[in-house]
Amino acid sequence: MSILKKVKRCSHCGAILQTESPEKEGYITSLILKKYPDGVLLCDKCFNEEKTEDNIIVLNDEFKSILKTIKEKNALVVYVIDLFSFEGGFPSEATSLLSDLDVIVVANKRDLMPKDSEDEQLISYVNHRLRVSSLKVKETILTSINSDYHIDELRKLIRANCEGRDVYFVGSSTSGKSALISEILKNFENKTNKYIVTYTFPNTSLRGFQIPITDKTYIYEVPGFPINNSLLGVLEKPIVNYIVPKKAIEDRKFNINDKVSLAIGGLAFIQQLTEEKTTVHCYASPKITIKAKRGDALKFFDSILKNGDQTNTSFKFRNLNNFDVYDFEITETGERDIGVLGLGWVQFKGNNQKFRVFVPKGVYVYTTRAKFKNVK
Ligand SMILES: Nc1nc2c(ncn2[C@@H]2O[C@H](COP(=O)(O)OP(=O)(O)OP(=O)(O)O)[C@@H](O)[C@H]2O)c(=O)[nH]1
Ligand SMILES: [Mg+2]
Repeated sequence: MSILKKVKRCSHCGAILQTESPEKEGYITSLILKKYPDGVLLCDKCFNEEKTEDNIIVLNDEFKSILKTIKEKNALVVYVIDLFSFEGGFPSEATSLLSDLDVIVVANKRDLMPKDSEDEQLISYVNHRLRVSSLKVKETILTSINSDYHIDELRKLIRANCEGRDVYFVGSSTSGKSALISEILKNFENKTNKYIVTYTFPNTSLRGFQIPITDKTYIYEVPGFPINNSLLGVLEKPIVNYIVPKKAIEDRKFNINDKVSLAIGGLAFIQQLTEEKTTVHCYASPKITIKAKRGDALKFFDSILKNGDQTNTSFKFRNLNNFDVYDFEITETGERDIGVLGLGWVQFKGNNQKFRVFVPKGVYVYTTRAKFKNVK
């Protein structure tokens, strides 16, 4: 009888995957192939290129102690991530401590993503980014409190996967853990003789809810990891209200090249160092003004910093010296994002561009493959 078998290829460079010759095209570690037989796969070369510089959030000992307890108990982890501030959601110190556990990833704030973005693409992106950071993702679900999206499904997923174990809600600060738990509790019937209490995690001063699910097991709400390299953490309060979107972000499109640069408010500045035109799709709060301008790039940004008002400019970052500068050389040809944590991202088609990006000092800037495809 004839046998038909689908050949596995790298989803980035398209090479046929093979496990025999590390020096040849398409090599993938055989363990990965066995572990994720149905997943989106990358050859080892593309996988390594996809790793961004490590997100350098350092967790204090109290958080580490909670994560170690979760590991010792082999608990079920519900890992909540804010889709808008996604790259701040999984500091490597946290994901490495949780690496062998079953994880349900909840990518929250779906309502903030563009209306025409597709769930399937978002899920594929989320899974890919978390696999790069070595979490063992069992299920991924997109949720939104604001539009009551998949809350019931999340409840069912937890029930189906907890298998007599404790459940810990973890994730960065403001990812939506408390909001999700309170939604879940709306249809919660407490069949135990225990109460929901505020719980202090052993050997720490950190507190969160402890919710009984059976006589022996609980849901724990772990306080959020602080994201100290997000724009949200360095700006004064009034401007934070402008940069956190309240409704779905929309595509704003600009053409830039070595003579036309892009300013996202007075908070980030993108200068292209190579000649050929790039169409960039900007995703940020609709309240932030985005401008592209021809001419002397630094003069342009400097005048925004000096003349901008408090809706788009921070009093703390009024001078080019207050900005860190990063150069990006894009070697991939697919759709890419360059993002500024807390502010948003620009999406474009990779074409060997070089970009120079200015961000307020201490703020994390990254490039990854695009969250969703919008490059026409
Ligand atoms: N647009 C939108 N906002 C949300 C959603 N879920 C939560 N938020 C908002 O995000 C902010 C943070 O939510 P919390 O539930 O307090 O976040 P948390 O993860 O408990 O934060 P920490 O307690 O600091 O760890 C609040 O302003 C919520 O209203 C959502 O699905 N969509
Ligand atoms: Mg909370």
